[in-house]
Amino acid sequence: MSKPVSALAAKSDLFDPIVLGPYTLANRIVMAPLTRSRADDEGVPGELQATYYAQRASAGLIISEATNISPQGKGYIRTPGIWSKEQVEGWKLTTKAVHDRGGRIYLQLWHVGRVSHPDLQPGGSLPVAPSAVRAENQQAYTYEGFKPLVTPRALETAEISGIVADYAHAAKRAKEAGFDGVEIHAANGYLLQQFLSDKTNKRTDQYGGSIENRTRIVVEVVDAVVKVWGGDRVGIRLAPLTKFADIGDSNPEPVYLSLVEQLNPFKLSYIHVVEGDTGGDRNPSGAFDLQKLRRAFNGLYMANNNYTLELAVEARAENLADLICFGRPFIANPDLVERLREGAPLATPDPSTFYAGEAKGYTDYPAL
Ligand code: 8OZ
Repeated sequence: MSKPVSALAAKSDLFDPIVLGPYTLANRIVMAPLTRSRADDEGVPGELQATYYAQRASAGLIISEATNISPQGKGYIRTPGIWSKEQVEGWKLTTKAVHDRGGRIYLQLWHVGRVSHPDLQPGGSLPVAPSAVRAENQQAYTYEGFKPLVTPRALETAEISGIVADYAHAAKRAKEAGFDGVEIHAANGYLLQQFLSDKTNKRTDQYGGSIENRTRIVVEVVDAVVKVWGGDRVGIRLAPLTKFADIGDSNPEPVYLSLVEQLNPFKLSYIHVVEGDTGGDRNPSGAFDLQKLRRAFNGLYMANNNYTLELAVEARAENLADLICFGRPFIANPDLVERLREGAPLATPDPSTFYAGEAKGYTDYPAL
């Protein structure tokens, strides 16, 4: 007997298959990237992560937790990496487990830039950024607890090609690990957004100043990653309006419209847009209309920011998004897709285990 479907779900195409690049996803619900800080100190994930992701494989697509492309890209303890052979072997457990359950999983490529601390950097060196501008109101999560962020070191022009090469290397490693694609994290105040934003990019070389210059590294990274994967298995995450990690731009609209137009020739499969402030207000007053990005881009539009079933159904009914991300609801509801479809109640996650612990608060939330 087939499962009951709630009245709200029945009138929506949210639970219908959708084509994304070479894949037909089972539904339009995406598990958002969620930092859970349970890899080992070398950034290697294992059976625990494989169990966690496999439990959530009924999402149309899973985007992995943000994953460091290099030792320099790390900013939080126990976040996973994708530069070493050991990390690739660890991630293979996850990709196999998800595929065995019929799911699809992309890896999110991450470099935190200034959102780090010497305690987390190779050789105790300063974190790097486009310019020596410190993030205020933000702390680093180190082995000794929370510490204030430091003023980063501005990257030399000659170093930037090495960072682009680190993205390409990580993209190759993600392929070896069996992922279905990759998402480039250019949101939430991390390295790539630090280049995009005039609050953090004070450079006078070809990577700073004009919009063309501030978007340059992102376009170079996309080019390098697309050479590994092909555009149809690459997405990019953007957060034009966020203030997370003290990021901001005096006029984001032309920056992001230009970026999306420059990305079109790469035929990326989607843009993943954090709508509004990260985890906060979706429509801050005075903000530009993010639907302009949707119209300017030639791939799918993935919406993210505190979506509920009601908001997701509405977004599909009004054709405001192609795919909808759910983040925190996936933590305590491994079978979130089924619960939303059936109109079943949702379990509440325990915030004390979001970024700490092992199986508790991670793989021990039951399906209905
Ligand atoms: C919460 C805690 C640590 C990292 C992001 C990768 O905001 C993150 C993150 C979120 O994109």
